[in-house]
Amino acid sequence: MKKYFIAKSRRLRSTPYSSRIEKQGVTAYTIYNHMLLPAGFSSLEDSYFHLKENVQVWDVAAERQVEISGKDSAELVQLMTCRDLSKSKVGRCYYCPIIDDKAGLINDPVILKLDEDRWWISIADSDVILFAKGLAIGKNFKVKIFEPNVDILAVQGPKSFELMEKIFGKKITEMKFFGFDYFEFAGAKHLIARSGWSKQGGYEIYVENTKSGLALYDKLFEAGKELNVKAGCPNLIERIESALLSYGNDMDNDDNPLECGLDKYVNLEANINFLGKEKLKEVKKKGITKKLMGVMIEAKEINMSKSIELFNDKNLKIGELRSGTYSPHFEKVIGIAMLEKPYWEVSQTFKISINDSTFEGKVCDLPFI
Ligand code: THG
Repeated sequence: MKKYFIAKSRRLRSTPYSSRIEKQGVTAYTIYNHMLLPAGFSSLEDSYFHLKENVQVWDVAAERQVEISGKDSAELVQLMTCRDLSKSKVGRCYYCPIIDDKAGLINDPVILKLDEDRWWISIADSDVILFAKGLAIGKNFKVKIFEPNVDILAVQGPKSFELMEKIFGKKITEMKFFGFDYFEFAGAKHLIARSGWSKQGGYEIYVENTKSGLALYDKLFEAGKELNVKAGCPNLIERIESALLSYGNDMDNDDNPLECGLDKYVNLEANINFLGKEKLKEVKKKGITKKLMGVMIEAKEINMSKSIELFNDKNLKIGELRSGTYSPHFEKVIGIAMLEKPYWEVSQTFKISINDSTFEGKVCDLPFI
């Protein structure tokens, strides 16, 4: 695939860490929430192996926050998600599908409950702030909605615990998955959560003070030297093996959460009010007609810039591949595909054309590992 440069501009916002990562050899950017998101350092595979064994620091400032506060904030946040937040606790993160009135996915953020009437919605790549403002205006809600200056640094990998302990002390290793707390560094308070877009373990630091954030960035590399710390970014191979979904790639507004295997985060029986609830009940009753599944393909390479159709042995289209990568672990291409009913059963075979060659593939469960 031919490579092109990104023409930088104010509209494609830089992050406080852009100057740091450019010195550290970032080789590719993607755009996420109108912001630069590093997409490559060394080779994808080298970075994958490094992430699985060591610790990496990621500039994921593009995971923007939508702050919602005020008297009606809990009602508005619940109106946007099908996950029951009525028993949610301050100091916890919640992975929540955000859906519209037709139950189509708008986003799949992590929601942080900062206080009973203050929330951060840590968004994937779509303009949730406009959706939230529209709802608040229409409903006459007493809320304040804005994008705060928060630039997340993720510390990911099995050695992330040791690295963070060196800087913040033992207490940080006692935090539970998807919990958050406040830790001091360089005279400033930092919200740190035990989360991140990899399954290798780690933390996310919600940096609000750019000066202390940059000092912390440098400290992570200084203290992490003996742990072989490297600059990194969300890794395509690792995230597909772990089945961490990517909004806009694996699913979008034409898909509902039940079709995307997000059933765990759909609470239709709870006494709560959210958009699309009736529609989702109807979908559940009738049953879904397409489903997101894993696939394995007997190929050694794939580069995707759009979805690729999948055909059965009768040349009938049975679905489409939405994300894919070569996996060194499985020694073949693996991917995430939307399969039509009744072709989503495990072991269903298909044919796929990649770069004008035809390959065999089969459907499997997610996650791969
Ligand atoms: N961290 C933060 N913000 C984010 C992301 C993140 N915003 C954008 C994007 N990532 C949102 N998408 C996801 C997808 C999956 C997860 C988090 C954010 C995730 N899922 C776990 C899983 O699927 O196993 C755990 C979910 C759970 O058990 O609650 O972590 O990464 N700040």
